[in-house]
Amino acid sequence: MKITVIIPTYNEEENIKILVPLLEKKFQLFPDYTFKLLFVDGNSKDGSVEVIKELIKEYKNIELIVEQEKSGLGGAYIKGYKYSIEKLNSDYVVEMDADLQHNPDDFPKLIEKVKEDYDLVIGSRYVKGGSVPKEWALYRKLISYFGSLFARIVLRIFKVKDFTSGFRLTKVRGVLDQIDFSKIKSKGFAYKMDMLVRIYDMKSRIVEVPIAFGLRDRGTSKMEQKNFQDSLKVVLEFAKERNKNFIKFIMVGFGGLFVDATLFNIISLTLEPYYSAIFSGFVAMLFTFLLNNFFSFRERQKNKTSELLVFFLAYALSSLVPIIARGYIIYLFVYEFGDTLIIRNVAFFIGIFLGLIWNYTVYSKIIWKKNV
Ligand SMILES: Nc1nc2c(ncn2[C@@H]2O[C@H](COP(=O)(O)OP(=O)(O)OP(=O)(O)O)[C@@H](O)[C@H]2O)c(=O)[nH]1
Ligand SMILES: [Mg+2]
Repeated sequence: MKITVIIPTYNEEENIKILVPLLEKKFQLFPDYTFKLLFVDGNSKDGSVEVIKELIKEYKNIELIVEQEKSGLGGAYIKGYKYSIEKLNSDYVVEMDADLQHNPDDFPKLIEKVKEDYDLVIGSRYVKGGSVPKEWALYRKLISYFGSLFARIVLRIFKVKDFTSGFRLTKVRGVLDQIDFSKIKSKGFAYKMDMLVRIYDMKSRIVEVPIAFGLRDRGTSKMEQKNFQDSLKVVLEFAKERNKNFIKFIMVGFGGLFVDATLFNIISLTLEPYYSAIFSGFVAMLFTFLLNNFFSFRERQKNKTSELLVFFLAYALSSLVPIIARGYIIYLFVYEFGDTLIIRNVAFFIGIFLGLIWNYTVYSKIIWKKNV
């Protein structure tokens, strides 16, 4: 079993000197495995490259790639992955920072999982036993935690808690070698999220092990302001690709809402508000059925007239539920809080929100179900 530990470096001479002996010691805990240490240096301006070359003389299992020009964290890793797969014939790849924030004492926890045949093992700060430095400013803790949470919710990946951890082990065969590296959306920090989403989408076996993420004691941080925007961009691009139907459904919904709200307000000038809501709801329903069929769920579209009729009936029946519920909510609100424009509309929008959840579920799971 060949395991390659890829470590990107940029101006980390002090850290490299400390890290290498510590890691080499950990390698000895697993005599059945062959470990390689692969440094990908972004053409450091300090003595990192010289330090690594010295270490190569001392330890026989170290390899070094020096980039002509620093290409970002993702860029460095992509070079490292390719080299590990093509030149080193690795079975597993570990990703790890050089600055000792990833503690070598946590390294064996990742390797232990190899025998359980996981596809991806994540050193996680957000499972029981994991941690981020106490000394981190509150804003950094919040950004890190809520950043992960945001990505998980938007991408509906709930089983992974630490989305941006850079301490991981990945299987090569069937996982890493299935990834087209030219498609990775980021050359920077956000490559981590990109890789995670791709691996998750392969229906991989993923596990998290707790790690204590440390403070950087030596050298300078390469964390950049743009990492945040970069990460947000990657998450939103994936969200767009993964939720195409939902985004179109929402657009159609807004169209329907516009028709519905305008009609409601016009008609309720003369009719009782709960009758007006029922009427405007029906008109909006017809409008959205046609757009959903020919636009949102186009690839699952009904074309035969008989099918269209049957499904419109089902659509209408299911849509009746939120429309009637909404009429009732408005009735209750008006009865309870008085009949003002604000009360009517507050109740109206609460009804809309509940209806949204109901409708998308029924449409995507029943009416325009996949592979009928
Ligand atoms: N080759 C290469 N390595 C990089 C690049 N940017 C960062 N690194 C290395 O990647 C690792 C992680 O970078 P850090 O600056 O520690 O980022 P961080 O851990 O998110 O931020 P801090 O908590 O502030 O340290 C370190 O080993 C860096 O030396 C790059 O553009 N090219
Ligand atoms: Mg760091």
